[in-house]
Amino acid sequence: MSSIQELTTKEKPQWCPGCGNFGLHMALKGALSELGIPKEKTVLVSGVGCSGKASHYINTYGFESLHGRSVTVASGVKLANHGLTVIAEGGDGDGYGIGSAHFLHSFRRNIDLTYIVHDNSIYGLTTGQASPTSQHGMKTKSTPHGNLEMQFNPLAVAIAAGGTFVARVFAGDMAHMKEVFKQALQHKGFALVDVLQPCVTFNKLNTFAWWQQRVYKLESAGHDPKNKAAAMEKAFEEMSSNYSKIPTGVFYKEERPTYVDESPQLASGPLIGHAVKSAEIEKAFEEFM
Ligand SMILES: Cc1ncc(C[n+]2csc(CCOP(=O)(O)OP(=O)(O)O)c2C)c(N)n1
Ligand SMILES: [Mg+2]
Repeated sequence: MSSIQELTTKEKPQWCPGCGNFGLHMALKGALSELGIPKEKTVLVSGVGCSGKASHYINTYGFESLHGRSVTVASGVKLANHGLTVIAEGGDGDGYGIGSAHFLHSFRRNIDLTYIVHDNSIYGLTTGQASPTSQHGMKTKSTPHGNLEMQFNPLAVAIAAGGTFVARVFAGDMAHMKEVFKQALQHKGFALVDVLQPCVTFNKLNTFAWWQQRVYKLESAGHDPKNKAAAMEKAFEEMSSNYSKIPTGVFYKEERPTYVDESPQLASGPLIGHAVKSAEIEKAFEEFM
């Protein structure tokens, strides 16, 4: 087991004071620590954006990948050694924009990963352009007359694409965030946690106070996360209520065999444990040449 202190690197975070990323990382480290997941058995893969720095600040193994590719690299890590706990992190632009194709197909594959999206509804690192989750009509640096595009609905897409764990939390509620992260880490399959968080520097609409007035917890509203139709309805509530009610918590959860479970090559243990003799490689070459 690793304590929060052991899970923290000596790097000084470069995030703006007040950024939701601070609370998110405290909650994640708390979840890893409480679940007793050792840091040397954990890999955190980040994308590009403000959250790209994530892998520098948590003292697990880490990989800062390309824009939109954290899930892709994390999938490779898990397939190479499925004995590890693998976490992918990225922003809303990273996962729902440039990485959207990977996002979609991850739900079908159901590789056992936890994917945390720092959803601040803006491109933060590049100083405030509209992202896929920016509201329609929202004024940003790239949409000075208001965003002409409809807001992307990651939860509805995740459920429709075959997601087995689909959740959303608010970065202003650390205790709830930690509990949902724990559930996501324990889920056997691809777990999405969309984290609603302000970008204190570039998103002037979705502030801490703005979220605080609108979010509520699904578990206090009697929602059954096994009910797919109800989950889908909840995924649309933010828009259907014209942003007056924004549900958080676990929307949908289902047990389904993971990619590793059904792969005959991986059934005998993680790939790194497969000793391949050079004679076997030569035989394979002969067969395929
Ligand atoms: C292939 C590629 N295209 C574009 C960029 C420029 N770029 C860097 S970060 C970023 C947007 C990040 O937004 P988001 O994923 O929402 O993360 P945030 O900074 O808001 O946390 C873009 C477009 C890049 N680094 N690589
Ligand atoms: Mg963003």
